[in-house]
Amino acid sequence: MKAVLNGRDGPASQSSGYDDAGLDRTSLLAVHRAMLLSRRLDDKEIQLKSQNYIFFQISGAGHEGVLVAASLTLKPGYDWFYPYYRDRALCLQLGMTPLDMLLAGVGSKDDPASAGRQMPSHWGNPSLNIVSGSSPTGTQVLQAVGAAEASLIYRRVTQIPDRESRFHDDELTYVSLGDGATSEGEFWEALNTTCTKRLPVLFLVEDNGYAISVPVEVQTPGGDISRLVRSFPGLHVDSIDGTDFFASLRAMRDATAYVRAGHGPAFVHARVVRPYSHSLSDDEKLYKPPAEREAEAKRDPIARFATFLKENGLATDEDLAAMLADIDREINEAATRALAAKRPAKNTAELWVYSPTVDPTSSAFETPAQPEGKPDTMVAAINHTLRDEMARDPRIIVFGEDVADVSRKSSQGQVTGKGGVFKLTHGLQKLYGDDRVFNSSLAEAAIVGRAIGMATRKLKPVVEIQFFDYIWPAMMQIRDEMSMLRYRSGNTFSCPMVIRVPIGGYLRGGGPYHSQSGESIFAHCPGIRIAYPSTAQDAAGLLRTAIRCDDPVLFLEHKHLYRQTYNKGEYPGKDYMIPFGKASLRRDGDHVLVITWGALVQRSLLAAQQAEKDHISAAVLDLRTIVPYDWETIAAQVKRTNRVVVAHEDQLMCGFGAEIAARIGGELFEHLDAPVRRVGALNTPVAYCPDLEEAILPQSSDVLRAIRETARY
Ligand SMILES: Cc1ncc(C[n+]2csc(CCOP(=O)(O)OP(=O)(O)O)c2C)c(N)n1
Ligand SMILES: [Mg+2]
Repeated sequence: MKAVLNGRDGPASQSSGYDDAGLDRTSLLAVHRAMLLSRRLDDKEIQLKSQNYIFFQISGAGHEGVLVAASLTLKPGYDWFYPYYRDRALCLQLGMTPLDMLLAGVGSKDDPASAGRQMPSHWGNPSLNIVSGSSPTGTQVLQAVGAAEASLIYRRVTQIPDRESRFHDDELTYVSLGDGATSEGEFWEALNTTCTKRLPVLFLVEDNGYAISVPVEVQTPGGDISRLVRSFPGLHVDSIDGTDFFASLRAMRDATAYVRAGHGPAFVHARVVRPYSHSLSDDEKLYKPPAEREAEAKRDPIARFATFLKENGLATDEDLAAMLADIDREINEAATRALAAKRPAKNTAELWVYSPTVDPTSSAFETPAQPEGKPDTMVAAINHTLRDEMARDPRIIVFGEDVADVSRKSSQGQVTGKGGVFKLTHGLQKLYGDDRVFNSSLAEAAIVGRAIGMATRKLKPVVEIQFFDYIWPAMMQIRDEMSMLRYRSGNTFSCPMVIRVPIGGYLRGGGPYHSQSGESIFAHCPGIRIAYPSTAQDAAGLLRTAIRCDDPVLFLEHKHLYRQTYNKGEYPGKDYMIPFGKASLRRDGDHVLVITWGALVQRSLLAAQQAEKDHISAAVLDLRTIVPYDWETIAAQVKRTNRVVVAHEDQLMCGFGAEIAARIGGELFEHLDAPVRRVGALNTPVAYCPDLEEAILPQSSDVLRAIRETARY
């Protein structure tokens, strides 16, 4: 009788498909061994967790059938892998060892996936192309899209010198996720781009019927994800019982053949079981009735495969018992070694937040200006820098919303082109072609996630988020992925890239959604550098450093400063760089120091001029980069003036000025003759009516008042 689990698969005959599989007895026994090894390793980890030798465990139990089948169609070190945390069986098959996995469990410094930084079951191995995993459900899917795009870019951009060693003609990018994770918007963004661009991505949804305690029909309309995605053009879709090894093998073979042939992406929906609850912190008895659990147990892929082997005379109970003993011996040996492995030294906690080899604050990034042409705007300086850098490095890829000149081939040559809503990227597509400069879908997480995938494969994406106000869908990719990839992978993966973002207000009519600031929010994400130029020349020098350095950089471009006359400058030449963390003293003065950046630099300079009438001599220091910021110069100037104002456009509360003021108070207290004053916006959104905007954003007069009060204190 067929067991029915809410309309899901019952234990069909395992031998269906056996005849076509083309696997001999040795291979079939190897399949069984692979599944069993994965399961027994889960069991070992569960034991070690209960003994407090490891600190986290999440199992791949019940998913082994489809994963071992997948492994027989995929190529480690050739294809690219973004596996879900349930993918233990796949990763073992690709070449990770039980010892690798247990070293992650004990948090050893020798854990090859992360050196003790990331939880176990978040797989990673650079030589196998298994990209370090994070924990958010869904982020990996967009990065897989970027990795697959990298494959096409390496194929097409022939100027990239070593491109042939970086891709294979029929490679694919594998990405897996759970039924729950398909509810994340990032999954749908990924499907959009993958199908629009017909990318070589293989999606595997491991549907175990639950996301922790939430059943699939509550998660997915109709409870069947493959039904929903069938309308995506060009997507090969298959739906299988993932506990049936032979059904899984057929599906994975069909899917990989489709992708490798260049037809586009494939999607396999595999219904599996989850016998060990969600994780050790979960007890599924609280929400799964006994009958359901019993029916699931009958679909256990390992039990089913053992029955198949025995029924077909391929193995006896004794053979399987010997195999189990051999596996346990292997696992116990690995466990003994893992338990003896060293943990990372406490004084290494700060390693790998940033690149250990390329230091953008160093003199290597200090090159002299060789000015050319007439003074021009910040827009011109940034555009010129992008043009020059793209000529120098063919790995630079520019994309975002509206950044291309003209997307449609049929329209090219007939019109002058858009090149960004602020025209920063104008002409780049015309110069460097559609493979290097293109429009993205209107999806900010996708822009950043795809860029991370490309950067992981050593392209250099320089992407644009159209307005700072709309960066938030990308926040997960920025905060949990871009900033942490290097750290969490123990420096085995990184994603040096640049996100250019028009920021700020003073637009007289920009309103709450075209005027936002908020650099302090990103300064709170270790692993990201933040540049914030106030002049055309600084924009050129800092953007070049951002592009050439080895860390992810948030490059903030103030919209109001784009086309002012007061910050125009001559283009400083195609090699001009300014090191990060070097402030610029824009005005000297003895009585008060104003520390500032962005749009407040000019307002502070005007205020300082006004203060002169009161015989107050105010210095103005433009930080230019927020992370890192130039503490050395701040300290030297504070020691000289003994009075400080910190002025920024962002809201006062939790603005970055709070960090600077606190540090000055904490470390330079004895040099202060007055409290540190801060100038910033009201704690409100930026209102549309220009009168309100003026009241909300800090003005020159506010800085002047702060200078006077500080000088007179
Ligand atoms: C973005 C995000 N939200 C919530 C969580 C917490 N969480 C971890 S696993 C999980 C359920 C995932 O379910 P599914 O995708 O079906 O995978 P399964 O664990 O069932 O294999 C949740 C909610 C998370 N890790 N990331
Ligand atoms: Mg699930």
